[in-house]
Order: sequence, then structure tokens, then C-alpha cells
Amino acid sequence: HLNTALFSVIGMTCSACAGSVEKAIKRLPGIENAAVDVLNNRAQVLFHPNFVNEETIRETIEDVGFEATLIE
Ligand code: 9UX
Repeated sequence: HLNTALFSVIGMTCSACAGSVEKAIKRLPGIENAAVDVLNNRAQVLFHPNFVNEETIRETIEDVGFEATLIE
């Protein structure tokens, strides 16, 4: 099955920032889709919970250089 996770992502200042976050998330196993919204500081992720979890996704966003918090 699929889960959704919504993150607050702080520090993105341009659309290339959002693109790099999106690419990094999509490189993880078990990611079905990732949509990063630079204007609203949000990342919406659709994932297979047997392969990846919210904390791994959150840490991946932080590794790119932004502050990520799970909202829901
Ligand atoms: Mo350009 Mo967005 O360095 O950080 S990708 S502002």
C-alpha cells in the first residue's frame, strides 16, 4: 500500500532548490512521487512504507541542506 507524508521544508529560496530536494527524495527506494512547493515551503511525498519511512525522507531533505519537519 501507499502512504502520504507532508513536510515543512525551510530554507528553499529558488525553484532549483525545490528541484534538488525532489530529486534526492525520488532517488530513495520506495518513493512513488514527490512534489516540492518552494512558495509554500512544503514537500508532499507518496511512498511505500515497506521500503522507506518518514524519518528517512526527512533526513534526506536535511542532507540536501534544508530544515525539514513532518507535518502529517
Ligand atoms: Mo540557487 Mo536555490 O544556489 O538555493 S539552488 S538559490
